[in-house]
Amino acid sequence: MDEHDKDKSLEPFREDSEGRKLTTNQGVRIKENHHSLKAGPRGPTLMEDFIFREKMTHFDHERIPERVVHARGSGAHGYFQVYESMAEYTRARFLQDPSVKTPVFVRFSTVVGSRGSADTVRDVRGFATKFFTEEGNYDLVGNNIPIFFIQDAIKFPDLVHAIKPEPHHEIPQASAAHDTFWDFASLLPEITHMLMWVLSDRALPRSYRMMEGFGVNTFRFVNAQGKSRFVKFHWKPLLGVHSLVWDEVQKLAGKDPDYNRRDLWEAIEMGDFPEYELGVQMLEEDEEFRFDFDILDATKIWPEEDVPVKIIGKMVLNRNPDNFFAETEQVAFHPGHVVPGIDFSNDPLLQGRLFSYLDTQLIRIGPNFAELPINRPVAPVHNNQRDGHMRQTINKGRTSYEPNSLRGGYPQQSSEAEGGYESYAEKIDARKVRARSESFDDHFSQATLFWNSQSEAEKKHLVSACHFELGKVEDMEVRKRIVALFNQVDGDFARKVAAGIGVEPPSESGGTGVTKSSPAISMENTVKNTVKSRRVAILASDGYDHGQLTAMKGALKEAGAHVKIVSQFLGPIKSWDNQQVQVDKTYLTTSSIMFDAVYIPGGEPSVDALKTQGDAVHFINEAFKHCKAIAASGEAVELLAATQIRGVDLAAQDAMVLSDRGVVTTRKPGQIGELAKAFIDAVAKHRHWERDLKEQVPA
Ligand code: HDE
Repeated sequence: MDEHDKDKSLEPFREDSEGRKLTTNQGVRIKENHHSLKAGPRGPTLMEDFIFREKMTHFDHERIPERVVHARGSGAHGYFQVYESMAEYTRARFLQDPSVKTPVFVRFSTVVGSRGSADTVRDVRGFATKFFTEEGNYDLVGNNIPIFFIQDAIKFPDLVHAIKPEPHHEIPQASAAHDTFWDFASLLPEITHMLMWVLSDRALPRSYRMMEGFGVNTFRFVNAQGKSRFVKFHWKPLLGVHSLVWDEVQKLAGKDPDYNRRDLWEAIEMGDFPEYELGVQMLEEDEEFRFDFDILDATKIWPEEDVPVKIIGKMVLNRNPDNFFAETEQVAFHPGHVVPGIDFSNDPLLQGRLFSYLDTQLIRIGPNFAELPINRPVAPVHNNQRDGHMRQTINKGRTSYEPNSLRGGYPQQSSEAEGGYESYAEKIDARKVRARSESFDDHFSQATLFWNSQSEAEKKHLVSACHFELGKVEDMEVRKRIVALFNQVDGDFARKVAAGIGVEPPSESGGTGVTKSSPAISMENTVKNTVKSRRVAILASDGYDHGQLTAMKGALKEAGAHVKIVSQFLGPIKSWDNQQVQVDKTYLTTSSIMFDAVYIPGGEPSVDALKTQGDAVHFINEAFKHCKAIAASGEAVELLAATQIRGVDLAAQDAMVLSDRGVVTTRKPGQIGELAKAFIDAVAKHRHWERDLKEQVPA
């Protein structure tokens, strides 16, 4: 099915009012939409004004309850294609034929904040995908972190109550940095591994297009012969996994609270379609007990070095929603929406989720949620479920029960061969107990593995995240308990945390003795060879050097980056040789935090003006502090020397292009081509954490 057909057949209710007349909901044409019906132009509004009442009543009922978690989301349409048949492992039909494009709708989200909260908070991100397969809808409801806070779903309401704003004053919004969350965490050792991930930069994604997705729970693949394997799902972004820095996310939350949503929307509008490969880790039934952790424990990863991720297909997101509410808000995911060939494990977190999602859709939308255009399967739906709030289907016929003879027994069950869903016949012989398996008891080894796997910069960020989060915790006992918990992970880590939050360092240095690391965990080892879709600011003023500016702009665009000219005022600016360029943004309407890199061309009058503009100098200082690539050519090298850039030897960069910790300069205009090449390499690295003395730069 191509995109066009998909639009028509999947969403027959997409409405476009272009060229149409305004009507009431009953289809009556409206003559006057600006004035209510009154007893005289200055008189009271009349009860009989059915047009006013219909319009206002509908408005009064415009909201549905926001999701209890993951309230703030952003959606996109696209398609998924498998690279080669997975028939050996699963009978799921959408994983068999590489020529089939399965339509998808993806919703990315933050977890804790309410619908209007900022995108760039420290939080887990949701990554939920609905595959509209010919065998029915399959939902892969994942997160951007491969594990979870708790092992058993029964603790989920407590976790969410603890992390949400405190109930007496509803403070703080969209943040874990308060006493109740850390109080809860300090009493729950199983949370430790997840704390490491959430305190890392993974919780500050640069873009939804640059984060991984994980199914987290253990599922099963079942093939046509009935053979089952355990499986974990992964999404790997083709652009790599990249994050923002803490100072940046806090400022963005004020200057552009829609930062991640806007990034996704604009990327799709500009044709930079987000792409992710789907990977699976698979284990044979007889490998269930191969590891020193339990594969059913959602607080554990299956290290990729031990269980390789097999890449099986690709998803491309190529269309923005037409209507936020109808699609992104009304979409209803459920890990229990599976198709034949995909089944569940006994992971106690997953088992609880299988109850919760259906339940939540019933309160949020109602029993007919599956009939809404965005949730409606492309596979035909026939059953005897009837009525209920907002029923969309007009079910014909006398019978709504089965078995029946009056309608020939239809709708009828399907055999497995006909595609009927058959649950995997796992043998279970057990006592009913409220207990945790002993194999779930080790809460620290993988937390140590995470710590060991981080680069120096990542470790530093993790420790300062602890200083921020725990620095906001007023109760000293809670802070002490967290340090004690972290001491079980790694003594050095605990000491560093303690030093920033007024807690005595642990008297005995703890740890688990785990010395292994997992390179796949560190973002240091991600894709760093592309500037595709990156945003570069060019700072200039009247008298800039047009040749340098256009050469750099051309090279960046060629490499797939997007360039914006930033200056003091909108309108054209003139180069010293009387050419001109339009300014895209001013220092008021944008900021260095909205860009990945900055370039300043030469041209003496322009550079002299920038030197006197505090906003321009701040722009560069801030980009330096946030470890972004910076380039300057000609006289602009002098401008860098006038900023607070520290630890970079600008004087040495006289004759030729030199790159010093991501600061790339040349004084020779003839070398602009080489400069552009070096700059593009520096931007592709995402950030230059190795920069010295950046902490001394105010921003
Ligand atoms: Fe969810 N989760 N969750 N969750 N979750 C919801 O469903 C729940 C968990 C995830 O964009 C809710 O429709 C329980 C893990 C995403 O619409 C709710 C437990 C993972 C989304 C719910 C978990 C997720 C949700 C709230 C522990 C990663 C947003 C609104 C047992 C694999 C989907 C809703 C969207 C949403 C329950 C844990 C991912 C209440 C009980 C682990 C991406 O049903």
